[in-house]
Amino acid sequence: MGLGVAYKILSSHIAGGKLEAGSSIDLRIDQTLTQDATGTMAYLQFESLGLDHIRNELAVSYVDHNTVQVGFENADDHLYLQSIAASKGIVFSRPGNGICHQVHLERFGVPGKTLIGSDSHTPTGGGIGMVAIGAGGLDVALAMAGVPFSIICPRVIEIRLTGKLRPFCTAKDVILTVLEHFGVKGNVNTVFEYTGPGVATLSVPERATICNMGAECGVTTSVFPSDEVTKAFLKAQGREKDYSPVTADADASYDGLFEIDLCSVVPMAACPHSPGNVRKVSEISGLKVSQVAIGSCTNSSYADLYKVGQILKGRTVSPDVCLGVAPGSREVLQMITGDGTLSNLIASGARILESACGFCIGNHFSPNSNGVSLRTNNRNFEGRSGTKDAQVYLVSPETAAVSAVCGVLTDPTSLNLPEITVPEVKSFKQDDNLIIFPNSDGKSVEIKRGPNIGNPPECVPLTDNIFADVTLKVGDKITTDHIMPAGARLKYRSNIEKYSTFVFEPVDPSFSERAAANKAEGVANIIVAGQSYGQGSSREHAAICPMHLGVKAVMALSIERIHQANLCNFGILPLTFKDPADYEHLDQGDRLVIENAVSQVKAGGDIEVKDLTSGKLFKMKLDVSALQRKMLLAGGRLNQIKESL
Ligand code: MIC
Ligand code: SF4
Repeated sequence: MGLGVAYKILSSHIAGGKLEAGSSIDLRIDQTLTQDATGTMAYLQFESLGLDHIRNELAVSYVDHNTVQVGFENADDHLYLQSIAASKGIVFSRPGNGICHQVHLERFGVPGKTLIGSDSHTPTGGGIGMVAIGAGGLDVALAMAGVPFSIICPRVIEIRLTGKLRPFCTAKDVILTVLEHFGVKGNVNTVFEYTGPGVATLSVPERATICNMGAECGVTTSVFPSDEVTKAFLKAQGREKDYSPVTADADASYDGLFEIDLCSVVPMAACPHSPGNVRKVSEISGLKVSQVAIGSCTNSSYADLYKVGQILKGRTVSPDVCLGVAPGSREVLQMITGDGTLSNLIASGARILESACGFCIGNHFSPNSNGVSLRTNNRNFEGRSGTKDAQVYLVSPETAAVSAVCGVLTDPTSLNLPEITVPEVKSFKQDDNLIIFPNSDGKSVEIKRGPNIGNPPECVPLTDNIFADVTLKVGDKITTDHIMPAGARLKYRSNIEKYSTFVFEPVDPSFSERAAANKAEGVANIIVAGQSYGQGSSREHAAICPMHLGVKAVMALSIERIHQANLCNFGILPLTFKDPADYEHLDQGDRLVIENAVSQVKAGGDIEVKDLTSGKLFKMKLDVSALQRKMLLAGGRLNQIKESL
């Protein structure tokens, strides 16, 4: 039986285990990427392994998340990242160069290769035919050390595309259609592989948009084939040598099928407060809008901004709307500067923001109180924009641009606008001025550690009897933005002590004090949660900081993939309810005990927990791999790997 693109790439990188959906596999990782907000911790952990140089083919460190905050912390982080990159053989993309996923696609991604990145939108690389997976910083640090990356071998769902998108109906609307169908939960250990004649009609940036937001469904990754369209893109990037075709065998088989006729795709919007809350724009049009933000790793390519420029040309942004545009990279900025698009944007009243994550993560450009913000990014969790009561809708650049002019949410297909054809680009204006390639004398580089640079996390091995409080009980769909807020708190990512004081701040600001007080008294903390705990970002701080506060277990109805891996990496038991009714029986403040925890974890079966408050005994599932079991016993991946070195 033939193979699809995903399994072709996986099979050529398998370093352990069997390529069978559901079993644990180890993968050889060719490329890694980090961004600054997760990168400082990843490199502190890499340093603690004591290696002089990276051992994978290519490691790139991007600074794109925390670029313009107030205070010394960001600049300290940047200097640390720049110096550690020079010292260990890592390519460094300086602040202002652009968003990691956009730049990686343009300058470094190679079809057929594997990539892991300490950012959940790393699957953007699937647009160029890579198996690109988001992971915690520690997993990326280990991949840089040449350690294979362990995952559950995914099942593959074929998403078969036919037809061609109609004018003003876009790749963003395709992925919103996918989200409408698959939702944001229940898709773990799955790959979406795009096939069918419609694939050839989509450009690489369009494919990248689709792969990018597959992350919101919770899949391991998404992938497109590498074909003539990929070749033309790489050629225009001056990288034709990196091209190789990667296509599915004619008799490839998949574990499921979803068909999309691109001709039937219409403008869509993800409504507050979840990317899975999808409606047709036509059904909700007329909504008054106060802010529009165009950019992010989902929609900030040259083609995206060209189309926005054409819509805004000769028009003025509504006086009731504030429009911000952030080009995805300096290359995109150069392109739109050269072809007049930037003048169109400026003349319309758009505010030009830095080529960085910026508004997407609530670092700046927060909406007004109770404001309605249309954004082209991928997440609209409550409060993520920096304004707790803002209503954020996720839309395509075309929908965003017409709505900015009209002042209300507008379906661009309803306006009889002339079709926009993006000029074919034979050669992008490549600009690597802000990329620093390492030279060979890394050993002589001084590593710069300002006061914001803390230490790598320290975990303790599992102990036998865990007496713990249910320090917090939460409901479904708790995101890592709830657990470890970004925005104004983002600058403390390299300082665990300080960042830990903000754990669960958006949900329960007194959590960290309660947890720290328990820890001081020798009582552990347990989080009880509903479905899809830990969805969203890959930030391992959502495990590190709770671990620092003495959290020993998460007991949830279900836990998302990257977060589950991060919990194991930092020695927190990721437990799921065997009987969902037990979730209802537990209350915040209950005192629990897990007796003989070490032997229970070693035995590999269910974990028995006693609720000392209600006297009830119940069972939890510990669904982990053999390697993760070792990590949990050792008190995390770093302890475990050091034991085995
Ligand atoms: C996000 O989009 O939530 C982030 C910020 O890029 C995160 C990474 C982080 O928390 O640093 C992600 O997607 O993994
Ligand atoms: Fe940056 Fe937003 Fe993309 Fe995350 S989703 S990498 S914050 S642009």
